[in-house]
Amino acid sequence: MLVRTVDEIRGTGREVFAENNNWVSLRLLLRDDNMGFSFHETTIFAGTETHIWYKNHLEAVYCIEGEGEVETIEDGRKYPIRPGTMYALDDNDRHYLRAFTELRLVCVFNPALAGREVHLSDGSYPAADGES
Ligand code: 9YT
Repeated sequence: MLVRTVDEIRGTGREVFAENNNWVSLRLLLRDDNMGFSFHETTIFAGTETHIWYKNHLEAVYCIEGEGEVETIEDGRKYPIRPGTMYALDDNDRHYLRAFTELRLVCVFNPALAGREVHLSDGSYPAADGES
């Protein structure tokens, strides 16, 4: 049984800030926990726009707090994000994530992140096997 709180994770290696300071991610479950996915609480700071392309991962995101939108780049569609909204990047969709107010999100990654990943210049995280 694993039990962790965000309070005990803050200030440790499981608290990861974006390379551009657009977000902070509290990584509650990681690859070494052997659950087959990683599980994070992520805060996206108000007024930010983040280009994301998880070409090596599938991600599902559930909004707990805040207002924002996702714009998928291929078709220019915009999806409002508010508390109770879930979106899943089931096609490794390239997108912009915009926070109109501070967003508090719960994120699941498959395969699991190893720990300290931040976005590469193309918006991805490195592949689990080291190939990108
Ligand atoms: C929703 C999203 O992908 N935000 C960027 C941070 C990421 N979720 C993470 O590493 O927690």
